[in-house]
Amino acid sequence: MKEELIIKAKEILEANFQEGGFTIPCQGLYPFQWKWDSGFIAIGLAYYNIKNAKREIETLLNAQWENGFIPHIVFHNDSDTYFPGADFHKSELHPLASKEYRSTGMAQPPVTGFVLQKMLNIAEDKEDMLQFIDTQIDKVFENHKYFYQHRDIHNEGLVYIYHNWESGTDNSPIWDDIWKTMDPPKYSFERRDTTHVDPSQRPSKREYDYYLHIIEIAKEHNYDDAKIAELSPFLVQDPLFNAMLIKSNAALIDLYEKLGNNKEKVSQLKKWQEKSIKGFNAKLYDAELGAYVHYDLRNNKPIRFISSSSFAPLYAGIPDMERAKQMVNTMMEKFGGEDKYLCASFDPTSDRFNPKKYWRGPVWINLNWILFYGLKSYGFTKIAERVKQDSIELVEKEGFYEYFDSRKEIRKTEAGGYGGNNFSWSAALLIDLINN
Ligand code: 9WN
Repeated sequence: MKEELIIKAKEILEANFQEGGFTIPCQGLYPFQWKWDSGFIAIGLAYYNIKNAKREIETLLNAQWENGFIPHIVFHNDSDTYFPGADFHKSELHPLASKEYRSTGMAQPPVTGFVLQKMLNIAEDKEDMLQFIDTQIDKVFENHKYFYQHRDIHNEGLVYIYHNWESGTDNSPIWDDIWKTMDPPKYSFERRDTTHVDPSQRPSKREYDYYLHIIEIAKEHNYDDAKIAELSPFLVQDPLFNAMLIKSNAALIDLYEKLGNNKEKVSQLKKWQEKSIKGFNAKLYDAELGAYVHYDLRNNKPIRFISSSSFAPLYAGIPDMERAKQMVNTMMEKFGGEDKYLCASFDPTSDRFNPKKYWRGPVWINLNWILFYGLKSYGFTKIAERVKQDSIELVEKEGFYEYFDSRKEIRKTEAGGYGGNNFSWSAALLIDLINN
């Protein structure tokens, strides 16, 4: 059965691979290259097609801006099946944007550092992979430098995101109170996502108004970071985003040390790392909830809800053992009942939980993958194993969907795979999970 899953996963990745040397997340729904998708995809590819795994990283990093920024979507190709596309985002407004590739003007979780490390672990020919990493690693370093220089406005070691699409967890209920502070115009535009996916599984029209409005503000100021920090109604320190940065810092330190002769960069990374872990633990841990939470920088307050992002810091070794135990208790109490698959993307006991809608409840394979390794590294082997088995079972039962219903009982009457089907990172990360 596992062999069949792997064969199917490879078929999906092959079908989604594009001539330009990159992989789309899903046909129709997401026809371009996305930043964190690309990283997860390269991990899966590394098991059987090193050449394409490398190209995946290269094609993403080729679109880096002169200031180190790496965009969340690279529009290598034209496609009218997605909104908003290149003509809406207009990355060319920023003076340092890539002149060769059009893109968005926003980021996504910085996974590329730990992806390179993972590719080295997977590759059989280590020497060859290290040589490849040597050609790419400085770009990732420059990207981290960009974050620390431009997005840590209070010098706390914590970087902000200015848009929910930067978080990767796009319509999480975490953002609901921020939307209440905004009153954007009702834009007229043609949604494309809802022609591919049942609208009950996607964000609402009004939510899209908020999303577009933040971009309009950024565009008015040519995507200038300082202006965005001053004016964006959405300015958040996200525990998932910052944990990915910290995990990638650690990976870059390890890789630079393996490559040798990079003392200055290593020492810079260690400084960032120490400060970030300290700032993270001091500011984002909510002892009462027993988990890490988001912080709303614009409105100066913690956003006190638990989501799967709250547990991502385990993957970056951020909590001490005592906190890690508290987090696991919280996770098992709220998300881990026998009637549920691990791990819902939002607190199933909250009245904001929606089991079918995008990031408001469903299980996502990439977050499960992050949790699997995080739990394992702290010695929570049994729970880690359950996260892995639940992920495999969901895909076996439903197919390689984008997200899944966490409630087991609904399977008696209906299917529980939602969003796009033949979804690339579900395929890529399943290959890695099965191999670990
Ligand atoms: C906006 C591509 C991306 C993922 C995100 C996921 C979804 C896009 C959308 O798809 O976001 O970036 O249009 O909904 O939320 O995590 O990277 O798979």
